[in-house]
Amino acid sequence: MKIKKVLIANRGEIAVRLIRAARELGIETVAVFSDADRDAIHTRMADEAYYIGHSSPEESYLNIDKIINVAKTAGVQAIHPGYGFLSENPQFARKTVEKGIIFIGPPGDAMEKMGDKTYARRTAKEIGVPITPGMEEGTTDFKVFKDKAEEIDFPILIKAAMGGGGKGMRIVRDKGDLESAFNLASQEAKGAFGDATLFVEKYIEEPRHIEIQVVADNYGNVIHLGERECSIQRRHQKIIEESPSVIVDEALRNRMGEDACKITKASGYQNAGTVEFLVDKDMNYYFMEMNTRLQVEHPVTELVTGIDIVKEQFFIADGEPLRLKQEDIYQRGSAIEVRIYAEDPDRNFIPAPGLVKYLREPSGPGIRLDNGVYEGFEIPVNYDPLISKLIVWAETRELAVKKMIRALKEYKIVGIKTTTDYLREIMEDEKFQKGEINTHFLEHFKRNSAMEIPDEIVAIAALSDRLTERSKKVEGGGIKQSLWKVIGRKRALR
Ligand code: MV4
Repeated sequence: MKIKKVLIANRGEIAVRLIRAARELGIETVAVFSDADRDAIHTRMADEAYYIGHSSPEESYLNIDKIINVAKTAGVQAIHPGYGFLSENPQFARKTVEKGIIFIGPPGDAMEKMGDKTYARRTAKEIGVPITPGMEEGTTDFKVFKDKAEEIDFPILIKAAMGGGGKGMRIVRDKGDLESAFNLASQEAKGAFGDATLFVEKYIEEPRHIEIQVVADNYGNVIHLGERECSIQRRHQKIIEESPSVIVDEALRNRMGEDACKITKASGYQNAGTVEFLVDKDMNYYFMEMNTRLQVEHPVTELVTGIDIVKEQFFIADGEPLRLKQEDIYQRGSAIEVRIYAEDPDRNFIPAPGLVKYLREPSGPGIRLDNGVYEGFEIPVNYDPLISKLIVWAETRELAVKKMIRALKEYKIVGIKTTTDYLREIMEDEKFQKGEINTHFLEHFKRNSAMEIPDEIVAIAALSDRLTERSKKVEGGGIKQSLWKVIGRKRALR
């Protein structure tokens, strides 16, 4: 490896994930941290840690010059951006390379091209990958837009050329609403992306969101690692992901996989990436966009393929040709990931950061916890309140769901509101268990939370749990009941 030392330009669970991969490869790690993260887990875990400024992201994790300066001072050969923050910023990728440092991700040019969703659509169309009917060129002119929009069947979806991830989209069901929707979308796009360019697509009702993981080396070799089903999302934030998808068979996987590889090649992409598709009720699939980064949900692919995607990223960035061929890739068993957030599901998922007063983590066969906090850590208000990702693997989907329910019951986080119970209730849902899911699943999902356990009781249970660990045996040979168990039974009685 040319890479002996790497700077991790991120925080939380993904920074930890990257430090672990680097360490296994014998690469030294450099963390950067803000005021809020002086005692964060990534700051503590890395071999070296450098302060980069105040808690606001703009002054720290989004500050290109500060991060590159640290990279120079620390003498790293590479920077890994993780996801979010600067991971999809072409200027950051380019500046890193200009300073003679390897950027562990795609070239800035491929990133920039794919940032324009109309470029992505044109590329797909040219090489015969299916896209939804609609425009391949963006516009800011309503007259141009109207002519194109009226050529396709309503409902239609207005999207921002520089958007993605669902931001700034508008569904229009009625021709009469087109102009006002256009104006609103235009304002939103300008505000959010600094660019008011819009385009239109036929709106696909209740699609599934299925994406393909691709890996490309610097010599034109591209393979795919199968699909992830990511339909369970709220407000365009995925919360449960799985692989394989219940609706994808070998033939569909091969077709979508080949198309994903074609798009990757055509855009001059290198390193790990994700090609997003929508699949409609008739099993037609349409290319949507390409995510030019390592994704939050990458672990489900790792568990079913046995491939460490982050390590592959390091090898590719180091200049090695792909070590795997498409024929070597197969999926085994079933993996599910849930994202655990410091949010209050009973109050419309408002962020609920704060002090983690007690923490007990699930473990055992088939359990992986990509964690970003520790007991005693105060989750800052300044960033995404993701606590951890819990990922399970089992031989079948049915067993994976059972394992996830078991793991979520083991997981105790006291001091802050979290989404663990909410996620368990989804796992227990009949439709979810049958795999009857689409991107609107959570709009219809009703919680069965009949009983709420007050914080004080949870805190006492946590304390009791601690104490009983030391003195399990009670006089007379009996075993003392953990209050957790008592609470667990009450919950089961709901
Ligand atoms: C769509 C769509 C339906 N029809 N495009 C959202 C994320 C972005 N990558 C693409 N997205 C969508 N594009 C067409 N032509 C549905 C989505 C979509 C969605 C739309 C509204 C509400 C929630 C959604 C969740 C996932 C995907």
